[in-house]
Amino acid sequence: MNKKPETGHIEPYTHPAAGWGALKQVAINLVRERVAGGNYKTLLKQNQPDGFDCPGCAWPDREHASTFEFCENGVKAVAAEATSKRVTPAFFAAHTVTELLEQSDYELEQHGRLTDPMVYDAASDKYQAIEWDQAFALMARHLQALPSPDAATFYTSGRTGNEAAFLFQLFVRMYGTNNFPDCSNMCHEPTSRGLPGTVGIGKGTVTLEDFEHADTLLIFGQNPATNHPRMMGELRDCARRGATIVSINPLRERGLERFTSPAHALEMLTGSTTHIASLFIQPKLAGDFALIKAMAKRLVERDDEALAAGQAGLLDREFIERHTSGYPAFEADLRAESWDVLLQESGVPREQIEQLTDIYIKGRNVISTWGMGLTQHKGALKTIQMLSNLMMMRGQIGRKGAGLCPVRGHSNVQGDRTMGIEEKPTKAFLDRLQKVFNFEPPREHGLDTVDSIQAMLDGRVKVFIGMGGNFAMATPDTALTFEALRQCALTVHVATKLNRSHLVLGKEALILPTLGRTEIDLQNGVPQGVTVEDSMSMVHLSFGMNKPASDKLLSETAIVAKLAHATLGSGKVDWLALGADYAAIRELIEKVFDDFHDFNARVAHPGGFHLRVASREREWRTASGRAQFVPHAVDLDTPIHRARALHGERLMVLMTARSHDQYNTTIYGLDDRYRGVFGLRRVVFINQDDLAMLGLRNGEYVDLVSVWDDNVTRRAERFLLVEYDIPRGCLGAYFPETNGLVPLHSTADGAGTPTSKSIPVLLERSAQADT
Ligand SMILES: Nc1nc2c(c(=O)[nH]1)N[C@H]1C(S)=C(S)[C@@H](COP(=O)(O)OP(=O)(O)OC[C@H]3O[C@@H](n4cnc5c(=O)[nH]c(N)nc54)[C@H](O)[C@@H]3O)O[C@H]1N2
Ligand SMILES: Nc1nc2c(c(=O)[nH]1)N[C@H]1C(S)=C(S)[C@@H](COP(=O)(O)OP(=O)(O)OC[C@H]3O[C@@H](n4cnc5c(=O)[nH]c(N)nc54)[C@H](O)[C@@H]3O)O[C@H]1N2
Ligand SMILES: [Mo]
Repeated sequence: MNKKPETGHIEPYTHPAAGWGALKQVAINLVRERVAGGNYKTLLKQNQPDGFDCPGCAWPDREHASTFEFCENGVKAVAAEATSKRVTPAFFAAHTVTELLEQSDYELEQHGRLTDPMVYDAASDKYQAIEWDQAFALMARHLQALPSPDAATFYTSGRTGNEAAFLFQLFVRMYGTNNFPDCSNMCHEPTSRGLPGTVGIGKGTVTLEDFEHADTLLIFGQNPATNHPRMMGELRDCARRGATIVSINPLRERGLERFTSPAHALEMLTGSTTHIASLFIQPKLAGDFALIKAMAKRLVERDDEALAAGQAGLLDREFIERHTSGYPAFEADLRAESWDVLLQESGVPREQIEQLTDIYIKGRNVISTWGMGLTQHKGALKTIQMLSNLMMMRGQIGRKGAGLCPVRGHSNVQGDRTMGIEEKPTKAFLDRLQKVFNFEPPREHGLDTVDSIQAMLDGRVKVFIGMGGNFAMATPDTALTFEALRQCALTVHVATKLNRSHLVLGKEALILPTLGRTEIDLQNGVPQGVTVEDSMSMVHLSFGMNKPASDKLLSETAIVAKLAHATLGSGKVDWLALGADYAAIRELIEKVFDDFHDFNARVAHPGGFHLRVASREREWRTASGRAQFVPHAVDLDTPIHRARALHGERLMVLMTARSHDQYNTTIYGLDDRYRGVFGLRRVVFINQDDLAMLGLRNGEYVDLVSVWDDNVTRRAERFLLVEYDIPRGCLGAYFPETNGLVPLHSTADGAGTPTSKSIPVLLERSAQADT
């Protein structure tokens, strides 16, 4: 990877989020991507009842959205797909893989859309065109030759629609394995694994309508102005109605301060802005668990005080009695917890904890939202369960205007999991598959993302097939992951655009170009829609409307169907017929999942339908049939505690997050406007007192070196120090440049999610001379 010196600057951002700044960026992106005239109109069809689901994020659509219900970053995602630039066989003929590896992720992305299926030729070190049928035959040959189906692993990134995902899991299980690593393993896995233990289902309990009735919003570890810009519309409306909004985040994200809505012409013209968050609480990294537990403890104290004063109690005792179990033990644990430990571990002063708890108590209808700031830590699962506990104490789950709102990332990551992209499938699901399709599905749990990497390193997995995404760059421990992929006999990537994963090859390698969601998907002359499920469990149809980037592209669904046909034959399932008629796949989905009854009819309604979430209706699908309070202790023996014991205050904790100009590993541009960073990506945010303590200066270059106990040196070189409003002992940088610092086995307990937001590191002044 090249590390050309970056030339940029730091300049604090003083404007509201969105507004004209965002519209200007929209225009810049359309020009940069050379989006052809006809494709502009795509933007007006984004998240419209008869249009396509925005591939940007999983935030739901408003039912009667205005035509301007698109956002700057949604436009970037659409423009990136609608670009007129192409990566053709001629492009590959002109570049060896070794040469391409020298280019930055940003440069790779800029080459445009893939047009042809390609196979790697080791002799020339180049990709060459291959016929689709030959590509499928090559894959089938590898899969059939493996000693066991468990020697192959099948990755899914969350853009894949329900039909392709359903067919993919069916094919892979009929082939014989549950090896389903997916992007969710690196994302909301602690949510999906944690919530079933408290409320019985790993999904959020609110819908957009609840935001209209909420008077208090707690936003934990999320940067919506960048990552879920359409959420800003809801936050704006809530704020204008007088709701109290609190951001709980080590960074005081500017995008949550003030907002000008691009959807409201008057607001744009008059430059009027809405103040969004009224309070910013800045815990230290991974301090949320202690903070939330402290709020729960404070709530018990306040309840005691109220009762002692002869007032009504502050707990929802009726809810606790009727709906929950485990409260007495949970309360006893809170009472026994030490304030000193909670203050120390959260990094939040006691007065602020009291203020925040008062806001929570005052809220009649409270919604708690969260993003990667809560999930990418060792203790993520228990943090999410603690938040669930806190919300249950006041009955803030399962009623209008209140509830749990995990905010998912990829536009169909939730749907893919619903469809069975799951390495730990339930028995009930497998029994159903067995019955409907008359085969014996594999019962043993499969490999997740981190386990897949380890299995490739150990030689247990020999074939990697990726349905989208950028496995090599999204995963932790980049050097090890590269080594793992390079040990495979075959690596395959189904993709829209070139990325580094395509260049980190097994002995044989394929790139299979596919349609993006914005493109017309014709099967036998009939346009096909795909269904997706958003973060609030709304399922709807999405139809592409752009001409495909090349006439060689196959849809993801067609690719799965043809691969299954080539590998398994069509004795049991008529794969090719399914690949050519997505409504027929939906009929099978309906047979496997009761909640999808009358799927084709219901999804034909504009806006689709809401997939029932039992906890939203206070039906608790837990072992006890009740919502469960789960006590958890503060962990004082984490790798970070141990590293700090060794290195003292010089030990820093690093989070890796997204800049405003990227979509995960796809780098659209080099600015992070709201954080005031322009033209730079290799920066590290640091508190001024830590600079002084370390004897470093703002604007100096440092290397980041992880502290881990496996004798592997993990170093990221030459990052510009940027003095920033961030708690002491904490650092912030962008991913994926920093993924090499995340040790492979540093994962969330009970969820396996890489701890991308709590990496223990030391800073060393860079050896290279400043440029
Ligand atoms: N434009 C754009 N949109 C996207 C994406 C994108 O890359 N670009 N990615 C999509 C995907 S897959 C996802 S998962 C979502 C991600 O959306 P977010 O969850 O917003 O993702 P991040 O930028 O990783 O980090 C979020 C916030 O967590 C804070 N944070 C870090 N550590 C902690 C902590 O210990 N505690 C607390 N309370 N906060 C912390 C950071 O300061 C940051 O503000 O966005 C989706 N949408
Ligand atoms: N250090 C660190 N690492 C992280 C994170 C972090 O915060 N910090 N976040 C994690 C999170 S939340 C996630 S979700 C993962 C994301 O991990 P991935 O989902 O694997 O990564 P993306 O960057 O979203 O994948 C981008 C690629 O997907 C392909 N693509 C785009 N659209 C389509 C499509 O419609 N079909 C197909 N087949 N391919 C398509 C393009 O080729 C593009 O290059 O990264 C994780 N990694
Ligand atoms: Mo994500």
